[in-house]
Amino acid sequence: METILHKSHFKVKHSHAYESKFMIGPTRFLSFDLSFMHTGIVMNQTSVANRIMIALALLLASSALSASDPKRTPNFIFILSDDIAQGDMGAYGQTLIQTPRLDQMAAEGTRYLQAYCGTSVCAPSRSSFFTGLHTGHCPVRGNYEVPPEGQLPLPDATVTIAEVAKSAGYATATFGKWGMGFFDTSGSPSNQGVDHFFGYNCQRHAHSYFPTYLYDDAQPFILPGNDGQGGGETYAQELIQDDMIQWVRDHAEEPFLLFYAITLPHGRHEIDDYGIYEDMPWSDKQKAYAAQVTRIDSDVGELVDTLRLMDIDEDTVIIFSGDNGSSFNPASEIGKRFDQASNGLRGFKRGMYEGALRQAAFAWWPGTIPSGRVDNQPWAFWDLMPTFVELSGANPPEGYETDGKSLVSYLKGGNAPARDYFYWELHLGNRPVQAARFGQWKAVRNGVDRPIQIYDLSHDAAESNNVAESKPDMVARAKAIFKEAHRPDPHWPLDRRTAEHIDQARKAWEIKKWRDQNRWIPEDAIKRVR
Ligand SMILES: [Ca+2]
Repeated sequence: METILHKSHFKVKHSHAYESKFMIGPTRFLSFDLSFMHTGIVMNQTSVANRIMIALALLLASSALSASDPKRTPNFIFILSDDIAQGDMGAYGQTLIQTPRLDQMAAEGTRYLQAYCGTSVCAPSRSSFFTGLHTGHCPVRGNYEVPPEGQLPLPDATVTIAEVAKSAGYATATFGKWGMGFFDTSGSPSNQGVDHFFGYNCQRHAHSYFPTYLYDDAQPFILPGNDGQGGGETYAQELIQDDMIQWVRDHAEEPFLLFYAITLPHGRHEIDDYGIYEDMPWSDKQKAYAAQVTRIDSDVGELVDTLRLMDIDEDTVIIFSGDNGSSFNPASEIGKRFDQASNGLRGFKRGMYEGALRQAAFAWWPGTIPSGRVDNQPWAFWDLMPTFVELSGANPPEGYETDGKSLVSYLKGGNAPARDYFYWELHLGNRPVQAARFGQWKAVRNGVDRPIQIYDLSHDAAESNNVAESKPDMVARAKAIFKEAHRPDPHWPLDRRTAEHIDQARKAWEIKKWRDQNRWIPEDAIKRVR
């Protein structure tokens, strides 16, 4: 009889052996391998009795252990892929681009058909997640550049999910693309509850995958050999991924909130290796795009492997999503090649139709979130704040508010919470756009001076038949929602883009162009020893 007791005896993973789960303490499940009870080998009764005695002893011993181990609240990881489309993932029907790890996670967890982003471009979409507010209310409602580098900062008074996490004793980190304020502003990660940041602060800087510099917290460091123009020796995602994995390893013993804002597969479509797509009869852009998506897949796979290695997978919720719909028209070389609009939805990034707002999204939390579930109920990014508050048991700081509803019981297999409506606005060009979803109805207004369109999503998810004329009551309802949901903000008038917004964008573009031409590196950038 084997007498060496090792942790692996308590937890059987990736095994087809019979497993029996015993609940130990309030949250932890403990797995026992009882396969010996089901083998064809005939054992005498004494041997079976001995083994049962040992199993019981193990159970009691671990009960004692867990009694001294206080209840652990789950780690929370939000992985936000920049511009990935539903149609890019195998789980949603993609056949050319390989995403085996994401597909496996979606199968092990719950996949969502109607998970809505904050709104259909980068900065406001991630701000909606980070603040728990929809974009009629959130301080960031469009991409708003602030030269020389960075975007409109989140104000001091805004309570972020990272600050809520700090109030619950969590470690916090963000990796990838920030876009919510430069380091010398109120929107700096360190001013918004983030213990550690690594990546690009500015969205425009993040257009290059071979940048001349990146940030480790607020400290710029040089990426030798990179030209910032699509060529170089160091692929930024590799450094970002490595730093993220190291941070997870370093924080495995405490609860953490991790926001992984992966820049892939956002343009420009630069990659260090076409990998399995090298010999495909495609354009370079198509190969690079496919390789970017598959890179997300393997990098997320490495994160999951790390969680398993550190034995914290069952203590970790991962929500994966795109930040907006595809950046490509379905008729474009990417949209067409990869059949991105195979879900039949209308529109893509920068719009208010379902193709812009519904995301490739799944939730994964082994042992807690049901596996194999595919769900058609709607939820949105601003729900993740109250969801995290409930999961973490946080007592949010003063000033906390949210437009969302907790999804905890929904994640665990229940129904999505009831609500009056979802609301989106987007300040992109000179005509901000709005949308609302209430029950089966969807309203779109492509400018305050434009008529409200009404679609019945229950049998027209493609939004092909505007029924506004025959549904005046729904038009009236939409008008009331638009009025109620939009909170006036001097940065975000509904009838135009402000002169300052336009001017700042022009200056930021000129500076970035100059920096690119001159392969600019911040004066205080350091050389990093790896
Ligand atoms: Ca984006």
